[in-house]
Amino acid sequence: MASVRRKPTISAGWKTQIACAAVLLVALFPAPGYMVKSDDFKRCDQSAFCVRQRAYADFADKVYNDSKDSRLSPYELVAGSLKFDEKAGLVTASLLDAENKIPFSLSVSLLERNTARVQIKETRPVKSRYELSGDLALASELPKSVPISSSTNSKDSSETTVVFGEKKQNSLVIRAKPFAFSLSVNNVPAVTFNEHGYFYYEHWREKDVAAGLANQDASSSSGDLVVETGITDDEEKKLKEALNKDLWEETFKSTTDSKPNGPASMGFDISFPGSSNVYGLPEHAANFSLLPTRGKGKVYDDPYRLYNLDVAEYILDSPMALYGSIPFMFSHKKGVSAGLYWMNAAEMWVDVEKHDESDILSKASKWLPFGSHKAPKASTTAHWMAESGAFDVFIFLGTKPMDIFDSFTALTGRPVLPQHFAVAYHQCRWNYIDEQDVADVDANFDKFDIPYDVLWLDIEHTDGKRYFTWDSAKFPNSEQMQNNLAVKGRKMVTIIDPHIKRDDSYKVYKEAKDLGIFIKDKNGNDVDGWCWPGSSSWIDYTDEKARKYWAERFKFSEYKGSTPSLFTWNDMNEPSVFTGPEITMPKDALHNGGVEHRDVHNVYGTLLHRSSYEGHLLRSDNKERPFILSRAFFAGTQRYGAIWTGDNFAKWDHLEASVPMLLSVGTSGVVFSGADVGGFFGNPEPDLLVRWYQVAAFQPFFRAHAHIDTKRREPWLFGEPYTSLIRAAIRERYKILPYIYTLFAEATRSGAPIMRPLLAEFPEDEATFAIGDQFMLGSGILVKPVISKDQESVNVYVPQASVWYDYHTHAKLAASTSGHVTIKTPQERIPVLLRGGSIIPRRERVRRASNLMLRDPYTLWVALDQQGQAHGELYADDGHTFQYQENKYILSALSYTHNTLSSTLHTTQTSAPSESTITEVGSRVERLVIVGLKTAPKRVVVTEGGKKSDREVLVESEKLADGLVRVTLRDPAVIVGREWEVKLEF
Ligand code: NBV
Repeated sequence: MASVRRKPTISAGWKTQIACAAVLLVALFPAPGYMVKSDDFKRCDQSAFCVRQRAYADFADKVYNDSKDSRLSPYELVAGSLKFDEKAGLVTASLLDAENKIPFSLSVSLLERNTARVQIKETRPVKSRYELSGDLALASELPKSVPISSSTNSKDSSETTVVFGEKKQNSLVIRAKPFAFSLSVNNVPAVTFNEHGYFYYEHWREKDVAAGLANQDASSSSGDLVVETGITDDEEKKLKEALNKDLWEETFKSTTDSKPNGPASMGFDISFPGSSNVYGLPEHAANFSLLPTRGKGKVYDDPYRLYNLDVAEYILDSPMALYGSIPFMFSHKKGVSAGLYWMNAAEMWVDVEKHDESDILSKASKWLPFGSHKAPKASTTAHWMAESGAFDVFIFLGTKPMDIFDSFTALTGRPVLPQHFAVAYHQCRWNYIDEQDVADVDANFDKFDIPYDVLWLDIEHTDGKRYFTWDSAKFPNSEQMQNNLAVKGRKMVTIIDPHIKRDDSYKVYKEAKDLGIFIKDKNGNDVDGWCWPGSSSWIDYTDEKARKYWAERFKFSEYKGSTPSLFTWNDMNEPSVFTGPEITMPKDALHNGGVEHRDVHNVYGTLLHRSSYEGHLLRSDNKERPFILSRAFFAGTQRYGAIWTGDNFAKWDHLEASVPMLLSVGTSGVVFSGADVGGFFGNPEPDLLVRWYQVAAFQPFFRAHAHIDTKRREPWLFGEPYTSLIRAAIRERYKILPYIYTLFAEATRSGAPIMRPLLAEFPEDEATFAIGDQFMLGSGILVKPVISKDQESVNVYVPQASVWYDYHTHAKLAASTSGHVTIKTPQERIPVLLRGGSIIPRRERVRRASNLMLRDPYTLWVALDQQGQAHGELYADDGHTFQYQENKYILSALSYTHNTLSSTLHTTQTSAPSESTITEVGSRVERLVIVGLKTAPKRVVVTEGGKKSDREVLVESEKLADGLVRVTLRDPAVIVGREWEVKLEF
């Protein structure tokens, strides 16, 4: 499909109709084996600002960073301009681009959670820059400012040091000339800014006065002085010419971006001294620890691109842009973590370069902070470049990655708590054809004893791709259909896309047109582009009026045929525009208030996500938690729901790629994410499908999905042993739902990812720092996928700081000195390990939908560490309303020490749950499984509410292959939510 979408923008008329009909046909029935055409999308050398910013960095390397050249970055603080407001935690200064004589203002605000916000603005701009308002991009409240503890100037006044943070642990060192700064944690440098001199801010200019470095002749830049240079005049001239590339107009293939405002890009370098890894910048089908794109070790030619695009059947191992963009990265070395978020929704490119010791030593005299600190052995530098928007950068400091996730999600919003059903298994396909098909699929799940919670309907369920409608021939009784599922505790999801069919008889189109809430083209007319329904317009979700109108569409009175058990899927919201440049909206299209699309492109899809979320709130009068899945995403998406990784392929390497992709998204705030199980395009061989289910059962969003042109692949269609293997994987998911749901609750408090890279759990273990092909589910379960057919064993890295048990057999893993172990992978299992020291809450009575299990009793798995201890927590609520916000939930701290398992109120819960809450959402514990004991206990004593119970607890014990004993205590009958103790006496 992607290949046919690469068509020129054609003017309206019958030619368009025919051409676009062909687009649709080929999209629906693609030729087998087709691949995304990477030349549909820009490379850096086809993107003018990327060329300009990279040329500037090359110039900086050749001039500012070369010891033979005495010139330095031209940005400097105006002498005497640095000011402090100690109480307000604010540092301000005047910054000058001395080459072009352009004044800027600099402000650094010190915020809670070890965060520094750096803003740089032109002092006398000829136009104003678009600033992404906090309302569109941040959590409702900006973190509070923190006071400056002390500020000191260096003797020669060239550097100023500002100390801040609760324990005065953070310091900001600002260098005046050339302008640069570093931030340290406990005196260890964490980040440096403009160490390489890549900071380059294209000031506003009138069209014919393209002043500045970009315009200067190579020989004139040094005036009359004779400067020793490390660069030839010719080279310098070429680099400077590149700085003038396509300032006022840019053509890609057959489309031209009119760029009426001219150049406005910004770039800067940020380095993480002492660190060899940097992570984040989703979405890319790439390594979790980002591979270098610049310098001697570079792996990719292009920088990582952040520009939401509909890249169907994407290329793996590539820095190409995909559906979502989060301008966030983080880095970690032992004892120090740092992160950076650029609050800007314009297109970005980010180069990553790794420096080794020789690199660093050769430049040390010119690089910060090495004037005052010892040069580190390694360093990673990122060169960020954005096309437009504001310079508004947040830097987070900490001692471990979890600190950074906490600060980043405190700023951009904590993940919302999903309804319980959303965490269970989803069955999707493009398309379940009609009501009979839906009924059959539903019945088969029961027949084959496979649980599932949600059945999904793709675009074919609508009346001609008019969203919020139904194809009346195929879905004549949609309410009845939903109710049939609902009586079994099941839900339905329908797809709702942002392209609106231009058809006056379609109510949504007519009303939106009359309200004037469509995005406008550069001439001020409603954008007219091609998408699934044919000629379409796109709602402008940046407009509050449009968001309100959209939200109202979800009211039951408006969305006819919908019921409270119907939820929403937002697709194509990059936005995907088949006839647009790079299959998206032209950058010179106009939003509310005359804002250019280029300034809001990457947040557009999230504003649709938000608006649908608000619609769900509206339809339930704020009582029920929404569930919305979105394909496009941005920083803060976690405030609205889940995302998935788009159109992957039914191939082993796509299964492999899903793990680093989900780790990258999950550590960038969006904790609720998954990949299409089985792969969207193509037909998975049954072994691949089984292996995919086996790993996805441990990932946050668990949904099978398939392209319309693929063979049916519901779990029972493959025969034995496959059906049983898939059944077992899905049933295992249902058993650990209490654990996963508890992790979601944790994420709402601290942004901790559900699916975690190993370094998040083992920040002291350097061997974990580059690992992205295995993951932790919470802190207690380690998973590694099987990524090829007939693979009999898998090598797994198991951090030696913990004891590990096989998840399936509970046998203790023999210690290995290297930390690498080989684990057998028969068809029925992939490597899954239980971390000693964890308590995993489970429900073992699997029913046909998760809501039917909510009152079932719990089983607790207690896996002991070296000290014979274990800890965990258990969260429970009604699973669907917001009453948990009124303290109607249970959050118990579980801990096993001194042979006693105890349940107490979690420190974050301010008051004990009421008796009615315990009655409504608490359940009894029917089984305790203790793993890692040396002998079986003789007796068990249960104490509840301070009173000893005389209940006899049945003790079963089993000696495992490792010589240790697994003990099962039957029916201690303690109630979750209450305080109790279960003591084992030996
Ligand atoms: O709506 C159809 C598909 C959908 O199934 C898929 O999940 C999305 O990623 N959609 C893209 C549009 C067409 C893709 C070829």
